Amino acid sequence: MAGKLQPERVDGGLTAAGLRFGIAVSRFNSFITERLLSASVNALERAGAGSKDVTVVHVPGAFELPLTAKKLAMSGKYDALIAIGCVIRGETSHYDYVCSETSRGLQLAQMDTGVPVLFCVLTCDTLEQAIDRAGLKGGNKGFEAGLAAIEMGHLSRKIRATHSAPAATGKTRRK
Ligand code: INI
Repeated sequence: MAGKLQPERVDGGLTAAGLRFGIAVSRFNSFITERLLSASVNALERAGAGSKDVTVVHVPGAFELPLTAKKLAMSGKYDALIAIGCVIRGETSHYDYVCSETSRGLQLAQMDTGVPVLFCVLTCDTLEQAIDRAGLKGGNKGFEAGLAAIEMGHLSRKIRATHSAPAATGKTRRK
């Protein structure tokens, strides 16, 4: 028989009104990244975000996304960020370095700052795989990232509001 315990649930909403978003997008493979960007903006707009609540910053390539995301996060202006890029395997190991450092750097940016950074960087073997994920058979990963950004922005606000440690009183505990 199931128990009677009813755990507290903390869920992020899916309305974007009142939240602020930053989007860092790579110019490299812009044929793909601009489609991902449009879908992200579309998701935010349809969920109620206003123009002044969304900032888009373009960077040269995926490798430049982590530093840009970290700077945006440190500005304190955003509830969530979306990093958009597309890395396509070439003939050398360059792909592996760009992929690993971009994902590692974006994870570090969110862990260091506490601001959610959504990973919308396609890492594909072929251009066809990228196209599939930017509006064809695989849907559009930009739209998914937009929705995930809204959810994480809400969740972060909620956790901050309900689970933050009480403000320090200035008193030190006696040993
Ligand atoms: N940047 C990408 O965003 N996608 C790629 O596929 C890519 N490839 O294949 O080289 C790429 N390289 C550029 C890199 O991100 C930096 O912009 C560049 O090395 C300057 O730091």
